[in-house]
Amino acid sequence: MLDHGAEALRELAGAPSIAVVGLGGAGSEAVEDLGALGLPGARSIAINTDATHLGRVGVDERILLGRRELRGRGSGGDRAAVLRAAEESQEEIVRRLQAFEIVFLLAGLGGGTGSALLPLLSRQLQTTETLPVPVVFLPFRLELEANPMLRENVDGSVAELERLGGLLLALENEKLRRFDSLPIQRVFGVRNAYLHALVASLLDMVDHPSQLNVDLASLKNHLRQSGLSTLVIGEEHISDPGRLVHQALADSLLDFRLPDHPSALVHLEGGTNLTLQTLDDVLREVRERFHEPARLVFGTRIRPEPREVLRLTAVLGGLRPRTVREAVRPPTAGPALAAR
Ligand SMILES: Nc1nc2c(ncn2[C@@H]2O[C@H](COP(=O)(O)OP(=O)(O)OP(=O)(O)O)[C@@H](O)[C@H]2O)c(=O)[nH]1
Ligand SMILES: [Mg+2]
Repeated sequence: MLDHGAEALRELAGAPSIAVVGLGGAGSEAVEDLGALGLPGARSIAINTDATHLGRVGVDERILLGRRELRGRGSGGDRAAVLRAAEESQEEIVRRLQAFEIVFLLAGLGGGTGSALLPLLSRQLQTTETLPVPVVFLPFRLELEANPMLRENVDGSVAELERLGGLLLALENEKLRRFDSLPIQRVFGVRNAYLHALVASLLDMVDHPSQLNVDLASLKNHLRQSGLSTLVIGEEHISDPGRLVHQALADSLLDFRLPDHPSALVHLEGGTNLTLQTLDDVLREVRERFHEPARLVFGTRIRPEPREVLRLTAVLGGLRPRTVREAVRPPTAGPALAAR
């Protein structure tokens, strides 16, 4: 039968299935926060070697890793022990995560559990139909200066994630220093709210039908051709569309360094009052800001009412590797470090 019927097509065209997965203590807490801020339809999962922490965190599913090897006591920063422990159950975990079309993997880098599992699971999911989106929190400089093991774990983890390519969101805690007078928990709250906006924008872009469509398949296709990529978001009043990209880059908590001609998948959302002139202004800024992108994919969505605010979601690719490691190096790095 060639007529598939509107009902069956709607079912097939439903929103992609999403999991938000916290690895280790900091990652699991961030997943709890994202859930509280609201990600409708997303399954929240925590994976940890620390049974006490796992029991406390508010998520849909909990997975204790390395029960035999680590006895539910955490890894104490030992990445190698976590990798050994993961051998028991990694196949089962990957099989569970493969049930989703997009899997966000969150970890605070520096400890053993998150730093070890994030590259491991990202690499394994990259060989499947599931799109892994690793999200890392880079420690404050004061933490790195106090603890050399932390730096080793961060460096090892980031280097591997950069080698893997694909979409990587690296949020720099150090960029939160402008909130120095706030209580620490609130500062993490600011960061998690920003991450929530990033995740929601990405899902929004691939979820809803658009006038010029960007869907999950086009996102994956773009990522395959773009090497290491990241995501920026911005909002600007409709009277100043030419500042949208500038504003998205200026407000980012993410760490990345752009090459001269990044590839860009740019999605713009506006209302019924969005004009071709406005689209043209945004695209002109994209071309100028990125000195003619290597590849430019453009999508747009018109909401059913007039909007005063334009929203931009952009996936930027071809990022230079090692940027994250440079960013978390102390400014007084000695010659051995500086020469690397
Ligand atoms: N947001 C948040 N960050 C934390 C917390 N605990 C530690 N961090 C920071 O997050 C980074 C990683 O720490 P954890 O998440 O505890 O490490 P882990 O992945 O659980 O690894 P192990 O405990 O060593 O097995 C470090 O930079 C910590 O300073 C926490 O409870 N919440
Ligand atoms: Mg821990």
